[in-house]
This record gives sequence, structure tokens and C-alpha cells, in this order.
Amino acid sequence: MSREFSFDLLKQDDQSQARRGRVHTRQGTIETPVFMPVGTQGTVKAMLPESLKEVQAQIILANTYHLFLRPGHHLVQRLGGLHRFMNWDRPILTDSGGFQVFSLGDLRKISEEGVRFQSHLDGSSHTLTPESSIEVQQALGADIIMAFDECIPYPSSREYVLDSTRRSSRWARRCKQAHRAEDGSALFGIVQGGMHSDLRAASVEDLLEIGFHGYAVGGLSVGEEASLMYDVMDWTLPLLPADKPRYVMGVGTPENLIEGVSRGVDMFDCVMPTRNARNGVLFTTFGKISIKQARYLEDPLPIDPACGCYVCRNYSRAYLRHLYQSGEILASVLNTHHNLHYYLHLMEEVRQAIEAGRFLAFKNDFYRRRQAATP
Ligand code: PRF
Ligand code: ZN
Repeated sequence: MSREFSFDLLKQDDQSQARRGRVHTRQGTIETPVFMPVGTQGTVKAMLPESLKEVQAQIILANTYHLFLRPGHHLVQRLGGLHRFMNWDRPILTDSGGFQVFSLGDLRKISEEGVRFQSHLDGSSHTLTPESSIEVQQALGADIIMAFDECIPYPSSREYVLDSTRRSSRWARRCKQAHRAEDGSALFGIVQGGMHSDLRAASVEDLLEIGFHGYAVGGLSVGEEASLMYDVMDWTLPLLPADKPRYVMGVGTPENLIEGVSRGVDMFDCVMPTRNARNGVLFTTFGKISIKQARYLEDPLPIDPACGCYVCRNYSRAYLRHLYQSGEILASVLNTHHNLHYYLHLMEEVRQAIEAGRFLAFKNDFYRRRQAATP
């Protein structure tokens, strides 16, 4: 197996910016566009690694912030790294903590050096810097490592966005310096710049000068309108090199994935399929359903008659509603399995459609199916 990270652009759609590609990591190959299930604590909640493979997960995401605080990256390293620790032998991408420290950490203090914060677990004080974030991610054994950045809150003043974006660029340079590329891991930069097209462009320029294996678009899905999110993608993605993978962080709904792919995004992650599953919200070809609704009390149909997953082949809506209403652990297991299958199968269909030159027709069908009533 090659230890070198690389990206092959296999096909560029001619009616949209959609691309079909292949990311080669030291832990294996990823077909893109790809959705990455979120395994924050070194587990995709309610899923065995075998089940993740059954739903065709190619790569998962884990979080530096959480694993740094508990059980600690040194412990994970002593136990053979995150792949061995969690029994997952496919690629792992780690987020840098540059988002979680802002959304979860208490009493954070941001300085040029990094971010000082109190643990959401026990209130203890810690600092994450660009250097320590990279060190933690490399100790965990991540195949794709993310630069340490600030995900700017929305809305923010233009002045704050400018200062923060400039600081994230300086941090990105320190991440590149700190990264030990000899182990074959890849380092991605993260574009910030808030909702301002010129600041997005400036951020891209800074990151391109530093040079990364791939480029992420951060700072989205922070409460802005979907149309504004698409505007930011429209301003940013064309500025990124066509021969490097592009990753939009923390996005999103099935619609957001289709719209992102249309604009040239290769990689996505989001807690939506897994978190919604645990709340009884299920994704189907005809839209979202809430399994707790009384209408499913005696419904013998599977969640989605068009779905071929293990859950839809074996269980009725009535049974899944019963499990959910009873607070049974199996409700989370089955609901998560179905939702991840839905997301990952959608991306498989997207890849096939791009390859066959019928992505636009697929996109139109996708929206048409969602107009239909629940069977
Ligand atoms: N930065 C990092 N991780 C992230 C984001 C970001 O901007 C987002 C965007 N909301 C999700 N995850 N490091
Ligand atoms: Zn299903």
C-alpha cells in the first residue's frame, strides 16, 4: 500500500461543478464525493465497526477535543493508536478542536498562542494551540489531520471576522510547521472568512501560499440561511485548486449534500444522521419522518419501502415506534443504522450519477421524490 496521500480527479461533470474523485490515504482509498459519519469519542454512537462497514462507511471523523480530555491522546497512543483502540481499520479524519473548544468548552480565552478553556467534563483548565492540536492528532494516529482554526460565530462584526480569519491563517502556518508529514498523514487547511466574499478569498490565498494536502471550508452551518451557505460555497470553492480534495465541515442535510456536490464539494461530515436517529427522526427518499408519531402505531411498512438496509428489510415502523416509545437501546441502534445507510447510499448514487454523466437528472429526481407523500 502506498504511504503517500494523493487525490485523483476521475471526472468533472459538465453541467455543474460536481466531481467524482478518489482520495488515497495511508489507511486506504476513499471514493468521493463522500459522507463521513461522526465518531466523536472514538465510536460512531450505536454502531459496531462491522455495521459501519455494512452501510459502506469509508472513513469516519473523530474529535481531538474529546479524546484529548478523555481518555487522553497518550493513553490512546500507548494502546496502539485510535484505529486499534476502536477496532476501525479504514481511514480516520480528526477535527482539530478548533470548533468544539468554542461550542463546548467553558470560559475560553483566545490569544495569539491558542485557546485556554475549561473542560466541559470537570471544569479543569487546558490550552490547545496549533502545535498541540497537531501533536494530539498525530498521537491519535489520524490519517487526515485538520488545521487548528476558529469557527467564527454568526453573526459577527466584519472587524472580528477579519481579525479572526487572519489569526486562523497564522495558526494554519504554525500547523503546517508542526505537522510531521513523514508518517504519511495528510494535513488539511480550513478556509474561514465568515460570510464575506473578500475575506473568504483572502483566507484561500493565505492557505494556498502555505500549501495543504486538501482544503476545508469552515464556518458554515452556524445558523445562517441555507442560501447564504450556498453563496459562501459559490464564492469559495472556485478559488480552490481542482486537483486537491475539498471538504465542507459540519454539513448537513441531504439537500445540503446535493447542493454542495453541485458546487464541487468532495467531502462532508455531520452529526445529523446519527443524532437525529437517536431522537427518532429518520431520513427517507420522500423526506424526514418522526417515528414517534401516532400514525405509525400499527404501520407494518418498513421505514422507507425504497431502502434496502438491514433495518428496512426486517422491521416495521410499528416495531420501531414501539422501541422508541419504550426508550429501548435497540431504537438508537436500528435508527442509526438506517439513517447512515440512507446518507451513505445517497452518496453512492451521487457518485454513480456523476460517473454516468447524469448528475443533474439525479438531482432533479431527488427533489421530485421529496415532493411525494409518505407511503
Ligand atoms: N472548523 C473546524 N471544525 C468544524 C467547523 C469549523 O469551522 C465547522 C463549521 N461549523 C464544523 N466543524 N475545525
Ligand atoms: Zn433502511
